[in-house]
Amino acid sequence: MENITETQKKKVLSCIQPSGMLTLGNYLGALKNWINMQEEFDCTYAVADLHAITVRQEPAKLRAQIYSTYALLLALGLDPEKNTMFIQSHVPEHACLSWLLSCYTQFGEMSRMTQFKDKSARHADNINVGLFSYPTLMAADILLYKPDFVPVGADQKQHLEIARDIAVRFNNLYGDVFTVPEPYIAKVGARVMSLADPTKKMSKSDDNLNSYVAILDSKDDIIRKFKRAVTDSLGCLRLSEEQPGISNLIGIYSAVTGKTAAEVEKEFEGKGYGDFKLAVGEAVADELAPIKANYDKIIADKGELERLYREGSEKAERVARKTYFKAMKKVGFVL
Ligand code: ATP
Ligand code: LTN
Repeated sequence: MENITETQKKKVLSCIQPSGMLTLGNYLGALKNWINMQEEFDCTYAVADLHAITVRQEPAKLRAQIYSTYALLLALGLDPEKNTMFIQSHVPEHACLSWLLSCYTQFGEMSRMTQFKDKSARHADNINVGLFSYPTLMAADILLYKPDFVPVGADQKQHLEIARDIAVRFNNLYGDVFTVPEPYIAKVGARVMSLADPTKKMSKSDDNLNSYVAILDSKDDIIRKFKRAVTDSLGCLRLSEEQPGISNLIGIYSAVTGKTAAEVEKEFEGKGYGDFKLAVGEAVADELAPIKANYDKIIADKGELERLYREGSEKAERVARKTYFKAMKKVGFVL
């Protein structure tokens, strides 16, 4: 519809951690939707740097990753004029509201979070309280901006449900403070699996560099990683639970080309896994190449990057402050 004013548009919020090189999983599971949503919705997107320190980060590397994650969002084609794009730690209301919400969140419900269980198993030497309370910070990220939709990969569904539960609980006590958001999970690409172990999700913080394709990988690296992708010895190209590796590759190829799984199965009927892996690698490399070219230009201009993220944070804080003070007032704080 024409002439929809900004205020009539439905709102969208999402964040991404600067915890490594963004992967094909981040792209297909979340970022592709962010791009698609920017025309129709009023979108707010943040680099969730506070979340990234739930796992130990090297300071210089973290700083570089925050810059590069923000630059990559621009390189994907997200427009800082149309969207609010900022860095989470620049808007202190996120951490402040997180504390408030943690007092309305039960230890028992947080203990059920599967990401906490996975990450504490992977980082057994550093099971910190922040890793445990991570979903209340994520709830604060979301609820501050009153979004209608939150585009995320399937792995974040549980965290979104807890954000909704907290919002409903708070509203029941104090009236209409928060909007209860809906998850927005893509039909294809919502769970891209590791190329080294297709029973695990592809993750940018995986120690095995061959397990993921980074958005900024070269064409050669992308093709090499797909060639090495773990599959099976059945020699049959079909989407099935018994073939997680091949099914993952079919899912990736579908998400990139827009073809259905049945069409992909037909296209490669009678061909070997080698041909298929090469086709997936080439399709992915072609999709990612323009992003990499944009990125190289954007990251070279630190001054402009800084101007954009500062402006974005100011815009974000104007919205966040209102919601935060409303919540504080309802609880009984003196303002
Ligand atoms: P980490 O590995 O450090 O935990 P991550 O990549 O899993 O990071 P985020 O950076 O916070 O996590 O994820 C950003 C978005 O990408 C989220 O919406 C998440 O659901 C999505 N995402 C992450 N991994 C995948 C994947 N393998 N498949 C689909 N979507 C994914
Ligand atoms: N925990 C999320 C990243 C994240 C997020 C958010 C996603 C932090 N805050 C708010 C959506 C909305 C993850 O994907 N690992």
